Amino acid sequence: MFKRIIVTGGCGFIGSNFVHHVAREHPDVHITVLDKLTYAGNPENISDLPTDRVELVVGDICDAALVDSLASHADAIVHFAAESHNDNSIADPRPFLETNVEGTYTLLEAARAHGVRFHHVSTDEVYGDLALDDPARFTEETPYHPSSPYSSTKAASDMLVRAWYRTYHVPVTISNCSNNYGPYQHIEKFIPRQITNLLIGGRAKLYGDGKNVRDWIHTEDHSSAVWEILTRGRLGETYLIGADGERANIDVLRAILERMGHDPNDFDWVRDRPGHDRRYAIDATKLTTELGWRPTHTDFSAGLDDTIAWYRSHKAWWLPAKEETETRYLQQGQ
Ligand code: NAD
Ligand code: TDX
Repeated sequence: MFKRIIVTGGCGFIGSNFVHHVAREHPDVHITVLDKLTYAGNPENISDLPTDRVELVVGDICDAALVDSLASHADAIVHFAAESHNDNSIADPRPFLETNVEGTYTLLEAARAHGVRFHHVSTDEVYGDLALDDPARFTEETPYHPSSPYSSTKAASDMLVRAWYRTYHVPVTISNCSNNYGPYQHIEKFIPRQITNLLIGGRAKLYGDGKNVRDWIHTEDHSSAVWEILTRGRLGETYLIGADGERANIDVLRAILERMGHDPNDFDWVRDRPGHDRRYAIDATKLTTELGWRPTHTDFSAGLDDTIAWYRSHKAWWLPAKEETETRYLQQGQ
């Protein structure tokens, strides 16, 4: 199996959780993390791991010479690096085109040149959204219908991966996962933004009418699914990853408020996100039946408690970014 893997974006939220997962569960694997350390990347996320097994290369996935030289020593690339936040993509789409589209292209070319296995980490947002009263969920056959600059660049990157499989036979797989939560998530995202707002004595912020539904999965379950698909998935195939975690934003917010000792109505309604997707929902039957994968963090309340506890005990990790993040939101009326 794979002994030398490149993990792009391994200093971000999901990438760093994946690096921890592989370092713990598969100690015979050497990991080279390639990360540009944007505002969303923090080397501290992986600094506790043994340096003989986890090496950090600070660089850009759009740097063809660097990517080619790293790929020449690797047997697999697991591609997490991206500009990942919808609100940022609405304010300034350019970095999303560069990293998500050009960066994926650059990695695919290196994988092609060196015959390297390539796993592409993508999102359920490529399928657009569902109505609240629609019984349907996304499957691998759902047509692409992205709404935001972020999700359209992720959709474009998925298309490149499929084309490189069909045309050049690069050994690829793709996974499209639902909303992740857990430790190391940047405080611009919904759950950690609310937790950290409360921890600094501020108020929680809910977009629009709060009825939008997200399908939550613990990031550790995302990691185990990606590993299964990387090592046992069929080449050229797409697998949806989800854990039956559909919840309305207002219910998640009230759960956070209550668990942190606040009145469940003590929050601010703020300006809605332009083009805000209504509902995401994943049908992960292909992954569960074909690869036998199962989520283990199925108790959302317990996961939320652990996540709240993590942000409580890691104030030094998130506090430096808090003021800048909230200033940006304030300028957007959010
Ligand atoms: P994140 O924003 O927390 O981390 C992104 C990482 O990529 C950072 O470490 C950043 O420094 C790095 N990066 C950005 N541009 C780069 C570049 N040009 N070169 C090298 N490194 C670069 O993102 P995340 O939430 O961990 O998401 C990781 C992946 O998972 C993304 O591809 C995202 O689309 C996908 N995804 C996320 C979710 C979610 O709920 N967050 C759900 C499904 C899929
Ligand atoms: O303060 C907030 N208040 C609020 O109501 C924030 C930051 C968000 N929201 C809403 C918007 C969404 O309906 O909460 C929901 C979740 O928002 P985000 O955390 O920004 O996630 P989302 O836009 O759903 O996208 C996430 O999941 C899919 C990730 O950021 C993407 O990278 C991933 O592809």
